[in-house]
Amino acid sequence: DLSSDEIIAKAKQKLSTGRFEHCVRVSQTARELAKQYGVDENEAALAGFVHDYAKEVPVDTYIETIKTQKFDQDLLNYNRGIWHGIVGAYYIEQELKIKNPAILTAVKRHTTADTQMTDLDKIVFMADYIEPGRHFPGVEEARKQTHQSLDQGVAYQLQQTLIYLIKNNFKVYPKTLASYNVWNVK
Ligand code: DGI
Ligand code: FE
Ligand code: FE
Ligand code: FE
Repeated sequence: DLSSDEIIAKAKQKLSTGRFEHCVRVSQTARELAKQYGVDENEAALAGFVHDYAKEVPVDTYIETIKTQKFDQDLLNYNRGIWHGIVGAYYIEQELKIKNPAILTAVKRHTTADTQMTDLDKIVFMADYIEPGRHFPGVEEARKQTHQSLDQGVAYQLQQTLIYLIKNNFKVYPKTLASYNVWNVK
């Protein structure tokens, strides 16, 4: 295994300063949520730190990986916004030598969510959305709901994300819609 110093050094080299700092804040927020919800704090902090590790991987590299590593070829119809979690976990395993499936799964699910999520998955998904550097309208409501109930936070984020995607004519990845249907039950 790599030491945390080695993981931090690799991430710093791979990411812009702003995105590296976002990862540090997501890590801290994930640790706090893990404490509140009785999840392993070190797993949450590490998953939060690495969640966007692959955000700046070049498009050609992603396409090559999707074509050669048995990923769903439908992913080729999307972009880095979707790839950096689902495919990003592959680079995290290869380059950061993180093999813990709970951490890799939380990274895979951090953008689109999933129809089934562990508390760790929900924590990383929500920490990314409510970390203190986020300032969009609704973020205070998201923070409040997440501290009341993780499931309520997940439902709120998915609702807000779908509204945003549709308003801006963005494609909805099927898993994002399937997740919305599971977590918003009215
Ligand atoms: O990587 P971050 O910006 O920190 O956060 P993220 O990985 O949660 O990405 C958030 C963005 O992903 C947000 O702008 C909404 C977008 N997104 C989530 N689900 C979908 C999606 N984009 C598309 N096109 N389709 C989706 O289903
Ligand atoms: Fe992300
Ligand atoms: Fe997110
Ligand atoms: Fe992020």
